[in-house]
Amino acid sequence: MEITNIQTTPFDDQRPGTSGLRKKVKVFQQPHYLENFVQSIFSALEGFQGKTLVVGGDGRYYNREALQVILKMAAANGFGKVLVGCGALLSTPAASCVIRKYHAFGGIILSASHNPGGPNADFGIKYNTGNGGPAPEKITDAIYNLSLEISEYHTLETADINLDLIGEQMIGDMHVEIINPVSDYADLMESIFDFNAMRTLLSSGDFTMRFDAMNAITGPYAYEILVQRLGAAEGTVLRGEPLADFGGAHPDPNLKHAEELVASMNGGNAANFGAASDGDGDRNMILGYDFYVSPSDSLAVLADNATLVPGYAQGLTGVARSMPTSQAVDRVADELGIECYETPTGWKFFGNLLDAGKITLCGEESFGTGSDHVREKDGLWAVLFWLNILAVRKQSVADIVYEHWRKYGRDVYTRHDYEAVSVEGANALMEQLRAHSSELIEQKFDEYEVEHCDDFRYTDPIDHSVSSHQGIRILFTSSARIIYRLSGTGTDGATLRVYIEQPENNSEKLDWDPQDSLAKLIALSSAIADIEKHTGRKKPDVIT
Ligand code: G16
Repeated sequence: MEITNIQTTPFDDQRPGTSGLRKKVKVFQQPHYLENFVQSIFSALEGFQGKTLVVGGDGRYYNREALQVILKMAAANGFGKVLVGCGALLSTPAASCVIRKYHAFGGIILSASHNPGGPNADFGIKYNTGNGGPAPEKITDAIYNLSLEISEYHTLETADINLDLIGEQMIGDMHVEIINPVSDYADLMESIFDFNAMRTLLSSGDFTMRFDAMNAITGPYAYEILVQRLGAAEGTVLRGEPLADFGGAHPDPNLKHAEELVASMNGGNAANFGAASDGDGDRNMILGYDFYVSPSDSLAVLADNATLVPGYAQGLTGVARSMPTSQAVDRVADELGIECYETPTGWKFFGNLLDAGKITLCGEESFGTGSDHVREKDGLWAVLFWLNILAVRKQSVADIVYEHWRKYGRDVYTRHDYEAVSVEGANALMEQLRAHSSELIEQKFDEYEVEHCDDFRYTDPIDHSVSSHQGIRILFTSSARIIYRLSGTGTDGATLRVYIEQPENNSEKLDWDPQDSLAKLIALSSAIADIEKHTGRKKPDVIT
């Protein structure tokens, strides 16, 4: 079959963000837009001729169309084989699992994660390398530079293939194997966790769980694992069918967007354990009866209890958290005598540490937790980890967290998001903070004395690459912190995130609402950055 070379001209907005290229569907639907980016990915890679690529997505609007385009371009560019999740589906952690299991050259994941889907909403595409993890900055920078110079892309003029038929098909000389998107991942989970103990808990009659798949990708995964393999009751998985527009909902597992689940965790019929995952299955939210576990605390609790899980019974080599994630896991690492690494926001920064065996668990405040089992954060994995701990400890979620706080103290934490603000205003706010950071050092604001203030800069301990401008940190002598950064995943204007944290060791105050405990620091964070002046907002849009 003949390769067609199509002439094109560059777009200037294809720089990948925190996690790949995310834009409105309409932007991707412009002639040549998707093709330019895909060609830039392939042109940035070397040595893939005849090798295997994995492709799948979270099922959102435009997923299938984009996948057909990618298959033809992969064939024209010389891949030997592509593994595709049936129905064009693969959750992000499942794609990572499949890349690793079949020793693929890499993978393309179609997702805008927790962003809404539909013809007027968001789409996204990212490249993962052969370790199963998001491409490092070296590669994403090369992709962007190529996208600025592109003049042609390669494709095949051929009919679409059937994405719903498990088995082998051909596109030109390239094999396409449509695989069950769930089974490899479910097998991996079974190899890590104590399915017997979890099955016993779920069938004990006095334990119920609810998992909200938010009309997104994890529905089929959760049904297979929780209901089919672990025997949870039918009805355990809520909103379990992946829909192209997520049913009009926002597939972000937090207290605002998983409202129904949150409401169902109180009162007479409440479940003992509740959880939710996002659009592409890599985020998680954990709830107990009338109790919310912050992602930072969740990471610390998982680290502290890891040896209860067969897959981590040997202990942890080290842990890592993104810089804005609370310091709760640092205290556990201290106690265990293992290293705790602090990385910039973005899962890609954990890849080298995981590959080098420096860390076993890692996590982020943005509802992401994961381990060395794949190279993405993993929503259902985190839920199963909690379920395994609950099955062994036979305590409630709240009791486990309170016990943790009594032992280590609580890192009281909140994140305030100002969404869709003006890009100029947000940049000016960050610039002003940057310019005044050295003056803040040693300043006193009531009981808060600034010990250090900087723009976070990370040197990767393995390849020594340097990532600058990763967020302004104001660190106080009491270990309290205020951090400001601009989101790298939004598609409307800019989103300012302010992360506020303070340690609390007074057992009388452990159950206080973080918004009350942190009230003074919250007010200080607005004043120091002149948030209202720069954004025109008096209050954040989302508080988690
Ligand atoms: C992505 C990355 C995460 C990161 C998050 C931060 O999450 O994969 O590692 O923590 O973005 O987002 P922002 O830059 O908006 O703060 P996801 O779930 O969107 O892929």
